[in-house]
Amino acid sequence: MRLSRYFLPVLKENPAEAQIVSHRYMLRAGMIKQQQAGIYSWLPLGYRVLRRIEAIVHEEQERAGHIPLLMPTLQPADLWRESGRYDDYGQEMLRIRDRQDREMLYGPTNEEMITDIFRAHVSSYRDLPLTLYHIQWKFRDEMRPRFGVMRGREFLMKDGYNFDVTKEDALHAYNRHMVSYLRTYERMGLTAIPMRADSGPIGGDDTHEFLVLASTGESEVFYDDAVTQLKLGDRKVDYDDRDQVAAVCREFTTLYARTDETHKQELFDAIPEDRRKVGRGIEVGQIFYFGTKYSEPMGATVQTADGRAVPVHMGSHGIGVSRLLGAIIEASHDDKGIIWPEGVTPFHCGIVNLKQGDAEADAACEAIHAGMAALGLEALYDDRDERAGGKFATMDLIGLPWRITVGPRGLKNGVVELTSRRSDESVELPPEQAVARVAAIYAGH
Ligand code: 5CA
Repeated sequence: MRLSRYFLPVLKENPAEAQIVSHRYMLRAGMIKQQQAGIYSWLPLGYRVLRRIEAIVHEEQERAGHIPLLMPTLQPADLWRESGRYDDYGQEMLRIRDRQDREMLYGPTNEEMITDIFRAHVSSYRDLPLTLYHIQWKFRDEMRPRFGVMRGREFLMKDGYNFDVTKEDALHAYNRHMVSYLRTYERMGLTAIPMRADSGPIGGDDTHEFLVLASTGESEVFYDDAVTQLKLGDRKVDYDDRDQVAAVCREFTTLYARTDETHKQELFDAIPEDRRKVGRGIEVGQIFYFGTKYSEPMGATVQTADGRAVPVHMGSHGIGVSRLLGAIIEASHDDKGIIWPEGVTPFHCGIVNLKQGDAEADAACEAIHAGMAALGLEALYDDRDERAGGKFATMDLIGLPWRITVGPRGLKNGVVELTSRRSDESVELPPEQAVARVAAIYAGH
């Protein structure tokens, strides 16, 4: 992509309304534009990252055996009367009437609708286990939308729902979600710690939140520092192997890690003092097991092998897809701008031409750009007629993890410069080797 033909409306000044670094950088890097409180347009650069995050979420859900579908954003109020939540949900729910005066709402979550789909089409235990999910916009009329996409009113969520015959089966689905989430966040360069949580309006007994540690997080967290060292890495997990999946969950939930809602001081005090940490965290996901809370009132039953009709055991499992952009930036930035992890970067590499219009420099940049494309890599080529300082500042702000700098002086010696955004270290290489090096870095992502 040539920057001269792209749409990247970067801001020079710090926007006054942004209180935290991720919001500030998302506005300055031309990723989002606020349209109303808590409602954003996703400008091209932000939309690229959003789609990469969605793609990772889809891949990891499908790997766990969960099936994507898509439900509408608008829902009928009557469905929510069946579960009893229409009146309970309160002012966070955006209620609308259509021209026939029918009551509708913009979905804040989809337990009722998915249960309606299930009861219409599934009636036998033979069709279970089943987990369906979608990635869809939600609306919650938050009292205090703030911090940009972090606490929006309209936001993108992945929400998945499992249907099982027994509680034991449903707890395996819960564990599957936990493991798939750990892998999802790791691929985005995040450490997200599962913490025992409170179920709130979703209901249920078993629930964990996934928290990314960050000083700007909205939740207070208490944890054993050893928990931050746990990594799933590239170990193979067989999602049908209950014991293996449960063992991974035990590994990640045994050390003390809780939010202020469930914190127990006496358990915390038992941790060796040098590992006892109090901090803040951003909630990037939550999983719930709630049994028959929705299936019973809504009549979602299956016939068992011995002919009984039983309400199915369910859970719901959410990932804050749009919030993740903010969380990743909070976890990965410096005073010059964003530092995207390779897994989610909007472009794989930037190309900076130090002397636009110089025939040799232009040709080398074109060749690098084309060489990247041939290897399936997307580069953002800054081909504007601007000072080098301005080009570097833009690249640093938008945070591409790798940059290739091309100038007449280097080309005389047959080299360009490959620079890591994270470490700021550079190496000089012939152009084709620089391209090969970038391709090798991304081979694992
Ligand atoms: N139905 C369940 C799970 S499918 C549910 O709604 N869970 S939730 O309320 O915990 O939301 C799931 C995730 O969405 C949260 O962990 C959080 O990361 C994200 N989220 C919730 N509210 C907002 C908001 N106002 N802005 C951005 N993201 C949000």
